[in-house]
Amino acid sequence: MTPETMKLVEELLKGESVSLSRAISLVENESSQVPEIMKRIAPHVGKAYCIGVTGPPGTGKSTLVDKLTALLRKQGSKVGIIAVDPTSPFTGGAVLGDRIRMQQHYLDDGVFIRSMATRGGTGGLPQTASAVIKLLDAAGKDVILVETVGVGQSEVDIMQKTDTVLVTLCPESGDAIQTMKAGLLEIADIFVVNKADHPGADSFVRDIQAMLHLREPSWWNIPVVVTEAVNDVGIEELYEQIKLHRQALCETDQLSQRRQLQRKFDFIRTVEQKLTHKLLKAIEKDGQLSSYIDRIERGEVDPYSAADEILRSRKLLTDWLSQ
Ligand SMILES: Nc1nc2c(ncn2[C@@H]2O[C@H](COP(=O)(O)OP(=O)(O)O)[C@@H](O)[C@H]2O)c(=O)[nH]1
Ligand SMILES: [Mg+2]
Repeated sequence: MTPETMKLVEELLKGESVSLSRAISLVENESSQVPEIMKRIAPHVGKAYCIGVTGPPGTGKSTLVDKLTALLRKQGSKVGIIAVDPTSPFTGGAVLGDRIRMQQHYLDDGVFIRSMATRGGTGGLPQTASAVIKLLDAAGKDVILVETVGVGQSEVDIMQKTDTVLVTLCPESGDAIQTMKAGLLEIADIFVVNKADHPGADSFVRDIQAMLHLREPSWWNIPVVVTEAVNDVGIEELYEQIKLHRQALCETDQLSQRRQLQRKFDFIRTVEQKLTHKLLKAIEKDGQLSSYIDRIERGEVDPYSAADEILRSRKLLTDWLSQ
């Protein structure tokens, strides 16, 4: 590790925003210093509580994050915010809107906000998000809020990376059946029906509650919290429910199970990335594997049989793993 990286880590652990920003950029750029940084911060990770906020666009996620942050700040908690937007932060209007909404917090030392773009525009959490969560944690943030647009893969992602998942809906985000179909029921720890000032809110809440009654009894009864984020209504009630969920997670040992799962997935993802990286290098280089790939390209071997064959061949595997 270079002396500069050591200094960066030291300052990050003291909670310095500039170093935290730089470390996040290194992670986003997949710098070769990242594994060292992650190893060094590992003993300082695990104190922060991480809340995921997901749901369809426009349901009020950013507004909720903003109001929750204000509440947490009042209580003296340090807050880290990761806003993941499928559009690039440089071209996307949504992120600009978020910036304006969260403006008051940009001037607050106790709040660190970072927006990240998703790869491939799927709305899922970028691979790097869990490393960024760890950096915020190591930098002393007490609560980390992760906002993602709820589509497809991001739901599974957010469950694997956060402790409490809020799913935000609003009266116009479709009926309860659609919510169930969209897989939001499986991932919600708390449902937030926002925009309660809009017509149809009451019956929407009743539908969601009816749907929740059909679930098997479990260690946690998913509550439905009704909010008007823009008017700061229902935010304290929401925070109460988050605290109750956290308490239930701890009492039932679910928190440590979730953390175990998170670590396992982190490990699997990291191995996956490293193997893919090595595979690409082996293919580029002249060697056993690249001549085998030529045969796949020419259509002499089909990719599926080839994959099996590569994994069975010690020679090809050695060529791959020795990169
Ligand atoms: N009427 C009403 N509008 C809201 C409420 N909460 C948020 N909004 C507005 O809904 C729009 C989308 O909110 P935003 O937080 O950006 O949603 P996101 O896309 O889920 O992050 C913004 O114009 C907000 O001001 C609410 O409780 N009632
Ligand atoms: Mg938003």
